[in-house]
Amino acid sequence: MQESEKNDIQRRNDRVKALEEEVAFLKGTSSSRSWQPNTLQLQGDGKNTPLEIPLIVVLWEDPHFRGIKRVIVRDEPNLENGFTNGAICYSGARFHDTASAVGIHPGPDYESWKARTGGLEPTITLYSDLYFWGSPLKLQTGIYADLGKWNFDDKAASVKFNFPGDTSNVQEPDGPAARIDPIPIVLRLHTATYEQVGRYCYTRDPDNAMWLVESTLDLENEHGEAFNNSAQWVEVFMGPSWKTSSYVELFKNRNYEDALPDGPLHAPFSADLVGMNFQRVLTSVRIVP
Ligand SMILES: [Ca+2]
Repeated sequence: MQESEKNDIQRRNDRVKALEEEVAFLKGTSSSRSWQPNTLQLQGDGKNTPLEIPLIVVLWEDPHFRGIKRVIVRDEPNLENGFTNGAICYSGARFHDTASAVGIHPGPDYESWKARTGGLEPTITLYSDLYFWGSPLKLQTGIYADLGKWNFDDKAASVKFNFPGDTSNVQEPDGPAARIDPIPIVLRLHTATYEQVGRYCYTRDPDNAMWLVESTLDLENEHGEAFNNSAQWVEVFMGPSWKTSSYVELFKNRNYEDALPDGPLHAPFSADLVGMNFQRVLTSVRIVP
């Protein structure tokens, strides 16, 4: 057997173990798991208080920031597709083994987070397997144009925000990343329905979910066909720059055409697009500060 084949089998076995562990933890049949969520000590739930966002991780499909992307602002244990286990619907970001370049952008809370954590630099780690298993690649604020440099091209399967000051073995970026600010509203698009997420969903129709921190004229062009004409539930969170006047508009077509008949949405809000008769049509999103 080839060495690469052995590695593939090992990876597959690790993935099965990671999923089994997670499912047991979520169902309460096991009280421990090998990772801890939200280790960057991020504050805010977006509903009662604004989400704290010191870093925005942007994963790109192709080297040099080309192709489609995924935006990540909280631990993402599953860049693979969503899945169903025991009739429970688990989310996935549908970007598995795809990332070739990464931008780690300072967000509106970058300075205040550093001040709160003793001036330490925030870092993130990409893992080659789900649920933060497999080989790690630790990165900090900045742009990384080609993950092939670290033998990590098309390998990232999960993304974790690290403890303050966890900078050992952090890789040097190719340059600084642009600041993303303001972020008045943060969205999380789900392909499963409000009724299904965290409860029941069909194996053939799992939940894929992605974050959005900026307006988009065309979901397909920026984030790929998986999230175009597919959202059925949208969580609308208060972002770091949220004001009571902030709102978001959802549109059926690209370039902000054919708006949701129910009108603009304010944060916090749980938009059940099925109930609004707007399921599987979303293509552009305008966030207004
Ligand atoms: Ca790629």
